[in-house]
Amino acid sequence: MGIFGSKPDTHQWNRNTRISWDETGAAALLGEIKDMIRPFKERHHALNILVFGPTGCGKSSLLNGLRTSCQRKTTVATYFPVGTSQDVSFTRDFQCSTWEDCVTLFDMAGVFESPKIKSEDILNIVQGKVPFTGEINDFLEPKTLESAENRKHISCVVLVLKPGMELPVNLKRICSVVRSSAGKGEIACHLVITHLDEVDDCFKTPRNLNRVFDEMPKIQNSVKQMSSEIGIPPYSISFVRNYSHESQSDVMSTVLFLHTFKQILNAACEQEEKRTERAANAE
Ligand SMILES: Nc1nc2c(ncn2[C@@H]2O[C@H](COP(=O)(O)OP(=O)(O)OP(=O)(O)O)[C@@H](O)[C@H]2O)c(=O)[nH]1
Ligand SMILES: [Mg+2]
Repeated sequence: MGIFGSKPDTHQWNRNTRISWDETGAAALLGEIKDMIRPFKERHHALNILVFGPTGCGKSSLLNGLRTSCQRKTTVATYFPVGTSQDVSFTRDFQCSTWEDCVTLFDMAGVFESPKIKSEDILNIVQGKVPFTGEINDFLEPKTLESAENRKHISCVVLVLKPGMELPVNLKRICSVVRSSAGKGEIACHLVITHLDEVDDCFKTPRNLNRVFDEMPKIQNSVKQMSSEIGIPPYSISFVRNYSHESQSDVMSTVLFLHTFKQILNAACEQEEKRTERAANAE
């Protein structure tokens, strides 16, 4: 109960986001993103981002959407192979794409739900001690890189989930490894919820995407539920509608993908600034 009496439990997720849902807005977002990574690019400081999530949640589709938007392509990227089903694990390799010689996004296949992959393997992956090459299978035995110089700094883990899903037990394990690394200040974490079009019918068409930050109860509830399920604050959550049937991009989707990318990179850049400051203080 506040001084103004009891308030209804309205969720304020991203309510104050102001973006232009047109070409000007897309160009402005891309400009902000480039400004944000410029100091890292100039110092040849790589920003490595791992994208985790259950099979079929839309990781590869998300990465294609980000790629399409960053490159301002009119044809939707098919760089990351997308499955036709949400049940069968499709991506079997570590696949990655580097942008602006600085930001690398790694598509971590859904097979990480397998109970055969041990928690310490996941920790090794998140800490960049595993070479991201070759096929991923249930018997993945990450070989720890011997020398520290060969390790990749992972700046941010992006968890990708479908709205309302209960986490499978093995995914909970990944989340708790990631969360505890984030809690120790070792890594940033951002959650992307896909399938916006299945949360509210109005998002079946990208034309309505500009309403995503409005007071939409279904969206607010979804964010709230995922936030408490995963233990991630709402400001570290983005919602997207991936291209799933479209072969041509549209400006509304571009704006939402770029806004999501900006939030992911903001988390990654702040993580790297923290790491750099710590290293300087330790000297
Ligand atoms: N309606 C809708 N379908 C989506 C969305 N995102 C992905 N899909 C569909 O879901 C299916 C699986 O998508 P992928 O991107 O291959 O999923 P993934 O997470 O990479 O799956 P794995 O590689 O198997 O781990 C495909 O048929 C996509 O078209 C979305 O936002 N909305
Ligand atoms: Mg995939």
